[in-house]
Order: sequence, then structure tokens, then C-alpha cells
Amino acid sequence: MVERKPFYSADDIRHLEYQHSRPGEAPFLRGPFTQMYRHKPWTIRQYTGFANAEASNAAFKQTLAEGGQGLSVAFDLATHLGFDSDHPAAQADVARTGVAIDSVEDMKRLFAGIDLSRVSVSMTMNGAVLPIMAAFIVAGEESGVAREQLRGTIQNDILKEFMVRNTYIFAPKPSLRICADVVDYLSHALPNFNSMSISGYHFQEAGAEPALELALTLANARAYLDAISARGLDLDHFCHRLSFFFGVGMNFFDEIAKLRAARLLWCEEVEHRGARSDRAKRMKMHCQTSGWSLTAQEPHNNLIRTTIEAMAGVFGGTQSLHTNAYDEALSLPTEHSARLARNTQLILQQETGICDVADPWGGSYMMESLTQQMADKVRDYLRQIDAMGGILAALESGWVSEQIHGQALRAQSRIDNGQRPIIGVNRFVSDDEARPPVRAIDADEVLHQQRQRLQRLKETRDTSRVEAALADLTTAAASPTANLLAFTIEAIRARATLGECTQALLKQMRRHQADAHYLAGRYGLERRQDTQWRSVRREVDAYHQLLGRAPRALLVKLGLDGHDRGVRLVASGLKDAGFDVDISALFSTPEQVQRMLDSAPYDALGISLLSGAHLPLVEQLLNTLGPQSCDRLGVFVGGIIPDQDIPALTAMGVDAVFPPGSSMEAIIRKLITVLAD
Ligand code: 3CP
Repeated sequence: MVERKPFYSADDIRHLEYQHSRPGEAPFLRGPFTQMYRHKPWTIRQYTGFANAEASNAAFKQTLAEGGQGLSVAFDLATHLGFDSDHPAAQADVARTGVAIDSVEDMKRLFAGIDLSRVSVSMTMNGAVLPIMAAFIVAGEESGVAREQLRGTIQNDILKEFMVRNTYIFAPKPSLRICADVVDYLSHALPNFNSMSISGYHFQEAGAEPALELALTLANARAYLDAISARGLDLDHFCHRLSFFFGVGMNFFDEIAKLRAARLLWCEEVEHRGARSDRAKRMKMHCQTSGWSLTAQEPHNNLIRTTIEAMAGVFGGTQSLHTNAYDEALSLPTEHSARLARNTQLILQQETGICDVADPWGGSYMMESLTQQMADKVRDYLRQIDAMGGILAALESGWVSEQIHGQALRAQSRIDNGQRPIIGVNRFVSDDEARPPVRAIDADEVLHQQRQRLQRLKETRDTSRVEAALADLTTAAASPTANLLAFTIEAIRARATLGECTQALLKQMRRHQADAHYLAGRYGLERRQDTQWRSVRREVDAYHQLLGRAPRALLVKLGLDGHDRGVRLVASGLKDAGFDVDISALFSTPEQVQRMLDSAPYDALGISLLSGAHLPLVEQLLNTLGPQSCDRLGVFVGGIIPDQDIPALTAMGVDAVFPPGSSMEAIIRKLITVLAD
């Protein structure tokens, strides 16, 4: 958090260089446009997608009919990682956290009846950016919308995937080439399409405070500018289509200051590199309210949190906004919760008068001062990153991970010791709270349909044309000057699938696998004076005495779920409480987990799942391990687990389930009770 004074006065801003700047003028601290929301309010753009193309298409149409102003597609994890729905590695994850897209036919179904020349579409896609972008372009063409008319944004921000989100396919270097190919191609062929959405949101979700979030985002943006400029592209030709994406959490003043500072720093960066046009220098951004701030306990409180965060995004001058649904810590949003989330924005736009004035916090002694402090803090981080040799070097050295994880641990320890209040979680906890109904997806049915569709596609297409196009794509991957998006478009037009395009690329670029790790010592240090923590530590010590050695836990991530904030936090907490802890690599198979379990005398097995695929994946794992191993181990599951699934998990042999918001003490105490039983 940026340091606060008890009050601010004119003395705090007298020295500030930009205090007399205006919205719509460089350095754009006060907003990218002169009139801001008076001319056009921010776009209400809700991230949506589940099950199959038809179900998501219906949700899009409903969104647009009920006041949504742009679309934002959530793809399922199989699509993100370049697997067709019939791939064995993808079975449990198809259709769970987004829509399953295997081919251009799915993409056409996704937008059937929606005029793509009128409605702008954002696609959160990074790993499989080539086939998805290609399928969107071909779907547009085949429904009569020329490339120049297509409007929207592709996320195409792979660097942060290696730092936090983990939906990468290839290693950082070939991935950067793909990003640059996409920017290059779109800047010529789709002039109205934003070719990147450089994202800080996921850093915040993983634990970064606002200044670190912004610094990492800008450091990644610099790496992209280097890679794209190295091809000889002029900044004034492509920069205005590089867009940004930030999270907005509960730190109200800092979040507004962060968005204002972001525009200032971006303008300085591109000016310094020689950009001339205002279009290139003004940062445009999308914001999303914080998913991490949502609590599973008393979920209706999340409506209030989201409204406050949305206001921070709007006061910060965002161009587009997603407001989370109140039930997202429990499951995918229901129709009703999605409607409330959208209405939050409609009410802000239409009932409050907030849109009447550009940058309403401009001139506030406190806000101007905080904005400057935020910018200075970010500049400090950027200098540190430069000193390490740039963001790729900082990533490889482990610095990025350590910074984010360290801040996540500090936040968690402050929640667990009560210093950071979360109403309904560590203060004013209610005992008799009713859980709202959650949306259930029939993923098995979607899987079955997608398999049939893939089979039909393969039976009816011109196989030799597909094979030739895929061979050309593989050849192009070996040639650094070929544009891979151009070649992928040809393959997709010939009806190659997303998985086949990925396989064609994998013949030249191998699938990347990162190691998993956690920080030891940090969480315990934060809590060393805390009596609750000391008493938990004593319980672990007593169990240690009983066993004659430290209790040992293996924590695993299964399936295609790359969210690792929770598993790393629990690993750090258990370690500092006195356990020996190992964590598996992401995307582990049951066989890999079995091998790890065989390698050491583990007492507990923790499974972290936020993808909705907990029932099939836990079942597969426990079946593979067999009843003997399961009886010997304490088995616990953490993540987004709806209440109604708990009995099924218990019947499989799971000893305890921990939803988001579970305190470290609760987890450790329960574990010790189970193990000692
Ligand atoms: C807008 N315009 C204006 C004004 N406002 N002109 C004059 N005065 C104004 N006040 C113009 C713009 O210049 C633009 O024209 C047009 O109107 C549209 O406005 P926009 O600001 O570009 O708005 P939009 O099309 O909505 O685009 C917003 C950005 C875009 C630029 C931020 O990139 C975007 O929509 N991003 C969304 C990203 C997203 O949804 N991500 C989801 C992540 P021109 O185009 O001619 O300039 S979901 C991740 C969830 C977590 C996970 O990963 O799992």
C-alpha cells in the first residue's frame, strides 16, 4: 500500500509537474479523452463463456439485450492449452471454466446472429492465440464481415502466463515471436482490432499489490515494444492498438491512483521511444473487479465489494469494465448473479451522474499526491528490473515469482491474524448463512457433443488440403520471418482443428513445463508474535514428537488448472508450521502423483482445484492410488468447491474440503486432527 498521511494540503501537490494537465492531453494522467464518459461511457464488457458455443451464444445475446455493450469470451482450459476436446489430457476440463472451441465451426456458432461489424469482441487467449485469432477472422469472413470491420481485442499477453496464469503452450522465446506475429499481422490486416491486452489483473489476483502489478505490466509492455520494434514496425503504426488490463481491488484510493499513474508512465515510455502521435501515447484500459476479494462466506457481501471496486475503476478512467458476480467464489455465475453484476455498471452509468465529469478526483491534494507516489514506486521497480537485465531475466531468476508470492503471503498472514479485516471471514462471522444456488455445467454432455462434432468435421473436410496447410504451418514455424498467424488462418480455413494447429507448431517448438515452488519462512515470520499461530505450531510440534519426524505433505495441481496462488500459500503455511512440504508441477497426472507419493513417506495429500473439474479429477487420482494409499494418507481438497459436491468427495475418501477464505489455522488444525485420528 502506498503510504498515507492523515490529511493532505496544497503543499503536497505544489511541486507536481502534471497538476495542471487536462484529460485528453499528454501525458493523459487525467484520462485518454477530453470528454471521457460524457462523450461515451466505458464499455460494459462482461467476461462470459461456458459449456458449448450455443450456450455461450445465448448468454452473449442475453447480455447484449440486458445492457451489455461489448462481448468478452471466456474459453475453457483445454482450448487455452491447445487441446481439442477429444484429447485424453483434456477430458476433465472441457467446458468447465469457459466455452470449448475446437474449430472455426465452433467459432461461427459462438457468434451466430451477432453482428461482428457492430459489436466489439474481446478474447482472453494467450497460449492458443494463433488458432483462436485465426478462427475469429475466418468466422468473420464466412459470415460476411470484412477483416477491416472486425472490432475487439485479443489478450495475446504471453509473458504474464509464465509469471502467474500458466496457460502457456510454448517456451517464452517462441511465444514472444508468436505475440509479435499477431501484432504485426493485425496492425496491417485488422486496423480496428486491439492486438494485445497487456495484463496486470492476473498479478493482482496472484497477490501483487497495485504498484507491483503496474510495474510488472509495464515491464512486460516494454519487452513487447522491443520485440515488435525489432521488426521495424513504427510505434505510431501499432501502439494505439496495444491495450491494457488491470485488476481493481478493495484498496480504493491506491487503485484510482494506479490507473492514473499507468497512463502517465505509458505516455512517458512511448514518448521516450520516439512515438509522435497522441493516439500512440494514450493508454486505453479494461478493468476487472477483484476475483480474489470475493468471499465464499456470506457471498452477498461481494455485491458491495464489487460496487466499490467498480467505482475505483471508473474514477480511474477505465474504457471498459467487467464486474464480478457475487457467487464467483462458489462457482460460475448464475443468470441472476450475472444480471446483478451487469446492473451494477448500468446503475453507475445511468443513475449516479458519475459520467458527467472527466477525472473527478483531479486536483485532490491526496489523489494527486498518491498518483505521484504510485508512479515513483513503479519507477523504482522498473529500475530494479532493468538492473537485472529486463523482465525475462527477472522472470528466470525467480525474482518475479518471489515478489508476487511474498506479497500474497503477507496479505494472507494479515488476514489470518486479523490485521486486515474481511467482514464475514475474520470479523462479524455469521453462523447461519444460506448458500445461494450455483450454476452446474453438464460437462460430460458437452464433451460428448464436441467429440461428435470433431468427428463430423474430420469426415467432411478435404484431408489433403488440411495436411498441406498444417505442413506449411510447421515449415513456417522453422522460419523466423514467416508470419505464423497468416499460415494458421490458411490451416483453420481448410478446417484444421485448434489441436492440430498446435501440434503442427509443436513439431518445431516444444511444450513448455515450468517448475513449481513456494517460499519458506515468510508466512511464519509475519505471524511469529501471534498467539493463535504459536498455538497451531505447538500442535504440529506435538504431532511431530508423536511421529518421531516432521509430518510430510504433498500438495498437487491436477488437470489443466494453472491457478497456483492457493496451493503455494498453503505450502508456505504448512512448511512454516513445521511440516515437510513438496508441491507437484502444474498439470500433474494421477500417475505422476503416484510416483511422487511412492518416493517419500507422505502423511497428507492436498489437492488444489479451482477449475470446477474436482469431481472427475479427484476420483481419477484416488482410483489410481487405490484404497490402501488413500487410507494411509490424510486427503484434503482446497479450491472452488460448491457445497453440494462435498458429500461426493467425502464418499471418494476425501477427509476435508477447504473453500476459498479458509484460514491457515483452520487448515492445519483439521489436518492434524485427521492425521492423528
Ligand atoms: C471512446 N472513444 C472515444 C471516447 N471514448 N472517443 C472520443 N471520446 C471519448 N470519450 C472511441 C475510442 O477511441 C474507440 O475508437 C471507440 O470509441 C471505442 O472505445 P474504446 O475506448 O476503444 O472502448 P472499447 O472498444 O470497449 O475498447 C476498450 C479497450 C479494449 C481498448 C480497453 O482493449 C477492450 O475492450 N478490452 C477488453 C479486454 C477484456 O475484456 N479482457 C477480459 C479479460 P477507435 O477504436 O477508433 O479508437 S477477462 C480475464 C479474466 C480472468 C482470467 O484470465 O481468467
